[in-house]
Amino acid sequence: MTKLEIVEELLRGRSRRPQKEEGKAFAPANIALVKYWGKRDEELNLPVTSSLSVSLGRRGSEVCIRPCENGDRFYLNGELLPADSLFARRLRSYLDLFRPEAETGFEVVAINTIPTAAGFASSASGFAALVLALNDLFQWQLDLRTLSILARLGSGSACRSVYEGFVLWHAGNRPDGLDSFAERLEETWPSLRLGLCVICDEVKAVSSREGMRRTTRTSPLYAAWSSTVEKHLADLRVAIAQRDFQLLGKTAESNALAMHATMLAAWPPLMYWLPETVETLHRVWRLRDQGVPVYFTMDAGPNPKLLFEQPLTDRLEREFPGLVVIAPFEPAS
Ligand code: 2P0
Repeated sequence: MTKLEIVEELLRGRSRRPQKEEGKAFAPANIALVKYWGKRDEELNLPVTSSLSVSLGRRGSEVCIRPCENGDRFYLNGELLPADSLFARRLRSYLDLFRPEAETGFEVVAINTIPTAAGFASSASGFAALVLALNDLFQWQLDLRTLSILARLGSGSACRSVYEGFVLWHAGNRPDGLDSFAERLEETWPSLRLGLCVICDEVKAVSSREGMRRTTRTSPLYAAWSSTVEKHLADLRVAIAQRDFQLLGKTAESNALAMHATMLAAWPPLMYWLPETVETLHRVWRLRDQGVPVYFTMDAGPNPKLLFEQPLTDRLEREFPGLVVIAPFEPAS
C-alpha cells in the first residue's frame, strides 16, 4: 500500500474540509531508551524492531496550521523556511496526503520549545504536533493510535511523540503497517532526569534516514543488533515497572552503544561522535567507577544525554557545565 492509500483508509468517512480557521497542537520531543534504528519499509517508516522512549514534558513543538492561497508557507521559530530546503520539501509532500484540493496550500507556524542550541532533532515532535493540529483543523476526532500511525508516515520517531511519558512503539509485522503504532505505558518516574550535553549543534552530515539505510544494508553487526533489542526491551520494561534505576541506565546505555557499534561496522563507516563526545562518555564512566549512578544514551549525533535521578542534579550540573536538565514527569519541566 502507498502512504496515500493508508491515509485514505484511516480517514475514511472523515471530513476533508477545514472545520475552523486554524488547527493548533503541541507535541513533546522524545528520547529513545531502546532505539529505533533500521526500517523494514522505507516508504512507510516501518521499523525492524520495537522501541521505547520517554517524552520530554513541555519541551517539544507547538504547531499552528491554516489553509492559505498561493501555495505552502512554513515558519520555524519565526523564520520562513526556504521553499527548496530539504525540510520544506518533506513537509510539502507530507501535506499532499491531506489537502482538500490539490491546489490548497497550508501555512504552518512551528515553534520549538526545546532549545535548538541543544542540538535536538525536531522532526519527531514537529510531525506529531502537525498531525495533532490537522486533527484539530479538520475536527477528525481520531484516536491516538491512528494519529500515531499518521505521524509515523511523516517521521518514524514522531509516532512516539503523540504521547507523554514512557512510550512503546510496536514494530508490527503487517506490510501496510496498521499494527505499527506507539502507545503510552502507564508507569511514571517523577525523579527521573535527562541531562542534555551540548557538544555541537550543527546539522549532521549524514541524516538518521541515510544512516539507517546504510547500516541495514552494509553492517555485518545489524542482525546482532536487532536480535538484542527484544532483550533490552524486556529489561527496560522490568526496570520501569520496578523503578530499578541501575537496570534502566545499564539497558539504555548498552542499547545506545550497540546501535553505534552497528554504524561503525557499516560501509562507508559512520561515526556521529566528536572527540568531546568521547571525553564526556569517559567522564560518565569515571563517575560511575566512583559510585555515582549516572548513565548516558546517544542518538544519531554527537550530543550525549545523561540519565540520572533528581538528587544528583546539582552535582552533575557542576560536573557538566551547560547541562540542560529535563524532568520528563514534572508538570512544569
Ligand atoms: C530513535 N533515532 O529511536 C532513533 C535513535 C535516531 C537514533 O528515530 O527516517 O528522524 O524520519 O523515520 O525518526 C531518528 O530517526 O527517522 C531516530 P525517519 P527519524 O529516536
